[in-house]
Amino acid sequence: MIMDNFDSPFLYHRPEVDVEGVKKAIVYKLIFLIGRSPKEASQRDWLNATLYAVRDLVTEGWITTARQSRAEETRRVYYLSMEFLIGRTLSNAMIAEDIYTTTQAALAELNVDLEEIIEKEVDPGLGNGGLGRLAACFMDSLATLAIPAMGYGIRYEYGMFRQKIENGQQVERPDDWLEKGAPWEFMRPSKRFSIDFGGHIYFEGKKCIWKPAEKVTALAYDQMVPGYKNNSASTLRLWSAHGGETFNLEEFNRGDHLAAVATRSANQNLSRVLYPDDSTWNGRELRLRQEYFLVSASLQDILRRHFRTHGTLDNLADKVAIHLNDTHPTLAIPELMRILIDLHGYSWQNAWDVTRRIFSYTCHTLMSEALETWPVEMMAKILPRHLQMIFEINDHFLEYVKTYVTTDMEFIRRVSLIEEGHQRKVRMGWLSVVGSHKVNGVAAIHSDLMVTSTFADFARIYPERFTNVTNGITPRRWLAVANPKLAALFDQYIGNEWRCDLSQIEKLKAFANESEFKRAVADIKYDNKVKLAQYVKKTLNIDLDPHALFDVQVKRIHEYKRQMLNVLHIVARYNEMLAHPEKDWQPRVFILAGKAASAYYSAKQTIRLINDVANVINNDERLKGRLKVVFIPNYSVSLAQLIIPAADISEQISLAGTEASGTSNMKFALNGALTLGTLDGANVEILENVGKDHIFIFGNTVEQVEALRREGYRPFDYYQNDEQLREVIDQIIRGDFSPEEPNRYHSLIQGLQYHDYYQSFADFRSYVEAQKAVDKKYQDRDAWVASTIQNMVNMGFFSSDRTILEYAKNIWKVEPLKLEH
Ligand code: 26V
Repeated sequence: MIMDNFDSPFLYHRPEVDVEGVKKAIVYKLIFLIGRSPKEASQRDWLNATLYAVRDLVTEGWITTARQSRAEETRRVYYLSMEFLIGRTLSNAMIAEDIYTTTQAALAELNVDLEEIIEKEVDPGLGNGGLGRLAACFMDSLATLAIPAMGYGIRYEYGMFRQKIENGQQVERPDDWLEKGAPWEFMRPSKRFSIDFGGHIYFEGKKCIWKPAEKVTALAYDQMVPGYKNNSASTLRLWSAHGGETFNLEEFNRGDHLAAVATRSANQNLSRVLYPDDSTWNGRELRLRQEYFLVSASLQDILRRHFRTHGTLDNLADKVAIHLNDTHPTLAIPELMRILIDLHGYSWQNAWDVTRRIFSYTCHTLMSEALETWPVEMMAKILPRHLQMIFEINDHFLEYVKTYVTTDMEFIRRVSLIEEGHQRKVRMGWLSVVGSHKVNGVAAIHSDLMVTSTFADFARIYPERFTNVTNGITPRRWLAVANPKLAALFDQYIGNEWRCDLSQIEKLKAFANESEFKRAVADIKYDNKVKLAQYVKKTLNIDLDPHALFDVQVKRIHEYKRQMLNVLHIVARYNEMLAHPEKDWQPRVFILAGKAASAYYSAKQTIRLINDVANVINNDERLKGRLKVVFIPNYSVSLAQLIIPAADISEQISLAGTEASGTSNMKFALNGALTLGTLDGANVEILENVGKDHIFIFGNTVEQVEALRREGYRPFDYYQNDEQLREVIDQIIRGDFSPEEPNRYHSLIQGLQYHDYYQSFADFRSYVEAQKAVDKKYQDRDAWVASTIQNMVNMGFFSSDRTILEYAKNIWKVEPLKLEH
């Protein structure tokens, strides 16, 4: 095909990738794409021009890879996720294309500072937290490993809200990330699909017919995800709801034009905004519509592509693997069944065999309140055919259980896809397990707990279906981009292969005791702390001493993550410092960041308390600057890239058995922070890899947590028996940190005293002791740096490349392309 013919010099000129060539390319984009002369260009114009120029380089490899995988008719994987937290693209792309320094030099000749314009790029917040960032790390690994893959998501017009702090409190502002243009994306006007909603179904004989009442158009926008120095890229296709062709057909046909147009604006709302609730599930109709919107558009696209290549759907399960990132895209299971049966005439059994071979599912939680269930009534209204299909799947499934597993009615009631009760509900987790051939958890302990708790009954029915794939992080973004100095140091000692094979990082072990290497590691950490301190000074006007120990907890604010435990210790330390001012206190800076769901009252109160405590402590001169507390607003991928490399201590203090994996724990350790954590999620595997001398583990184990719950946990007893804890609690409840409103934290604190569902009081003593051990170790700076290095060099296992290779081999059965170019 002529369009793909890069070999012809008449059709395509790859720009020369030297300083002169890059300079020309950028100026060309500035003038002809942005319409500005270099003289008038703003920083943003330069940024966009640079983005366009770099995008050109990525595009070439992207198109050739796509062409190769089409030509080879390879099996592909499709990763369906409601969230992708991709982060800024420019530095990552320049590093992937190996043109960072060239671009820097080219811009310098144009009097533009690359570092400065990098900071201007918007950071699209199309996700809530861990689940969305994991999906982005996976896209990076899929591209780098050249695995034939594509990600599908939603192009929310407004991503995760922007968090402002006013008077210590979180205020949500809309995240209008598209306002300044999105130069990295390609709009695909020809890739549009119609998505049906509502209406009714009827049967003609055995054939089910769905007459939908509304149609919405899904329009594709593609983002390239560059592979690391392999001249290849994967595609992330995000769907946008297009208002232009949406209207209520029934109303329109009745001639009710106004009503039809009113529906049209409601439909445009479909991809308007990301649901900002992380971990608590909320059965909102718009969310259900969003989920189906993603699923329907993606499946139409997948089937169209398959049919175009193969001319039949009969080999679909041989060529297509679809992965469900949590239950959010699980409607894809009944949707594929519907397409195969209603539109292509497959028998039920045939369709079911194909479907189950195609889907796999990852569960990302242990919290029962995060499990999705949709009211039957709501689903009947919005997706009548899918509901009918789910009932049918349930009938077949329960029949199987009765025949091969048990006739115990209690068991059958528990595993039914439909939860009975005054409001019947569809259990999406159950549907995902029944409709997939593999189900995995995201860390060893999580996968174990999954089969003994959440999915215990299903593990009995399908024991071979459950497995573990421990999460990972991409070393490109989380080391090469986020910590360029450390990356350069590693390159200098062991070459740069660690960038696409993190297990190579072990080679640094040979230098772990060399004083020169140790000094370099310590100096880089210090530089990173200076950089963060400058940011804090600039944005919050708080002075931080980079020689102090930086103790960091950055993640969504949630009771199970126990930011409150952190606060309790900070106040306890404050009290001790005031009681013994003469002691040689290790200077500390406590840094916290994270968003609270807008309706999550106690999470918002926790933010407020952190800020109130920070205010008192930071202004108490008796401390002589040896204790500081900072809440950094609007945590995001780009802030994570600034904060994580500057950390000495990584706080991973969730109650054992609640955090499925955690992934920032891996990022911190890779960047040389020591973990202070519970035996929860991937902390357990981090401990195994780094060894007990290089990590601070505290708190109850899962077994102890469960025993406490069983025997009746009484937080008030801990309050009464621990003098230090009692003092802290009394201070907060008395209003010592909120004198203008002494009652401010009554309900927050009473929640702990009388319920403390996440057992902060039970772990308080052990946490405080662990914090003392941290101080002690930091005094011996040489031992500290040695441990820092042991953390970095033992992170090989936690690369998302390893994670993706496990998925590819054990679950998706896809193979990397052997790149021709
Ligand atoms: C649930 C819902 C419910 C509906 C509204 C929107 C929404 C968004 C997210 C969620 C569940 C989020 C689950 C999640 O993020 N899990 C995290 O996944 C990480 C990657 O596997 C893991 O490291 C974290 O431990 C886990 O909390």
